[in-house]
Amino acid sequence: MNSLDYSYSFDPDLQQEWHWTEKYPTQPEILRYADHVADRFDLRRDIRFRTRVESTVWDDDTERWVVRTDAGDEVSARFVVHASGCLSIYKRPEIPGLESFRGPSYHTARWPHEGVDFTGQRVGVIGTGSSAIQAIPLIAQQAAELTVFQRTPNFAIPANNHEYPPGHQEAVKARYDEHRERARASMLGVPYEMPERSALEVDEEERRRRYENAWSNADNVLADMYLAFTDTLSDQASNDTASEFVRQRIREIVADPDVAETLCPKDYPICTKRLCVATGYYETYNRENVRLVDLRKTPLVEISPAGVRTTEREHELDALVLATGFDAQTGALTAIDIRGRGGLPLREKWSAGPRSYLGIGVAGFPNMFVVTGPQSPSVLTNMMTAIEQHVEWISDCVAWVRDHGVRTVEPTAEAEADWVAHNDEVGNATLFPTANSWYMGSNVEGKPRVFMPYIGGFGPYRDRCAEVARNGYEGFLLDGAPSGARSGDAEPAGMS
Ligand code: NA7
Repeated sequence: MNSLDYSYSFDPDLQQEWHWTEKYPTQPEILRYADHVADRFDLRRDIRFRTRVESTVWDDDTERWVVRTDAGDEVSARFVVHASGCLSIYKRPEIPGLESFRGPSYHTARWPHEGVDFTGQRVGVIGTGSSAIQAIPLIAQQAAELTVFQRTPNFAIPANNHEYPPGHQEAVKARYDEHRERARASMLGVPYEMPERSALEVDEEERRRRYENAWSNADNVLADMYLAFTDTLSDQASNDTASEFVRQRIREIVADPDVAETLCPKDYPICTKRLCVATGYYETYNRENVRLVDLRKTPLVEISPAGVRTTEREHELDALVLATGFDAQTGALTAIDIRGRGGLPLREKWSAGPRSYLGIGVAGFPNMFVVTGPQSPSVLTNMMTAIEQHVEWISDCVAWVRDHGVRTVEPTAEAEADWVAHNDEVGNATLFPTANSWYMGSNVEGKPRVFMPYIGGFGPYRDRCAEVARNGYEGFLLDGAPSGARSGDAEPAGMS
């Protein structure tokens, strides 16, 4: 998703004044943007940095949350909004001997701020997801030798990153409001023309044209490939045509046919694991100093002091990179000891998978909201659009609750059950559950295998949220509300 779309839209001046240099800016530019936003809106005074929340416990008597931190603070709050992210708890692999490795090891999600210099070293990378696919070409340029340990190959399409051509940014900004509104009404949170035909209704040439567009031109990778045809995500035969297109590109790029086949994903449909975006990823395997180890043929046995041992041999290494992903979507919530009414732990309530109403609220957890929680569109959309929609909805709800003399607001068990069933129904109508992915929770040992994000589309989801609010927060229990609070002036402010 390009920077003009993947950025804040809540302030017209901010979006007009900020200048992005390129489609996918690098980390320093994104950090400058975050700093700029923090300064511009004077946010730092309201943030406690370097503080980990350890528990949030609902007190049935006082009807307040008690929030405890690792700094020993205890904060009493009427409302708690969990905005701890979908991909923020990193996952160390469950491999024996990890601590015994005598060189340095780095997780891609905890990269040292000062950077790492691999010059002259023998480096091993475990994992071939998005993070690895972005890191591998860069590490290969520095390292003396790079060994990639792959368990599951991933589909990656070229990032085609570039500086914005003169006039492009100005043209978007001239109609930014309309552009953003189209994004909010869209399925993926980016302005995009929806496909009208199945991949199986068009001829080979038309299919190729669509997939070529995603491959060589991808303006919005998600949309260009996920929405190439009406049924790319829902019909195996349709999806096969897209998967095969990418496999053919891999075979064209990678010189060694055995390596190319090892890199070709064959046992899950394209896009059902997060489609990766790459710069020179497959080309990297043509380098003399890069070697691919197929862990399906020679499984990983242990990390030894000297390197990585597979069933075939020991690979000696000076440094190890763990690109092994995250405990996604629920991980940051279950990492906190969250307890609702009657002391019920959220971890216990979610032991068979997350249950929420709209991905925003949880029955039995009053005055608690989640930003981009499981069962909301979140990771299947433009996260910035999704976050803004939730933050505005939650702010409106809190203001409405206060204005209407409501003490507590929480989903009814029935509304929650209906939403969980709806989430499962739309998810199961797609190919997503056929793959093992972090969308399914299947990358973390012992985590329930459930499709977590909502795939009914961002625009329809936003409409549903607005309707719920318009109907006086339909599906929520409003405790202490005077009779009639739901009718009459139920229209909350800012229902945009
Ligand atoms: P991902 O996409 O979850 O990738 C993690 C990779 O690590 C994946 O290839 C895994 O293989 C591999 N992995 C995990 N554990 C092991 C063990 N024990 N042994 C070998 N290989 C292992 O995480 P990323 O950080 O790349 O990306 C996460 C999201 O961030 C991304 O989708 C974007 O939305 C942004 P597996 O597939 O499980 O066989």
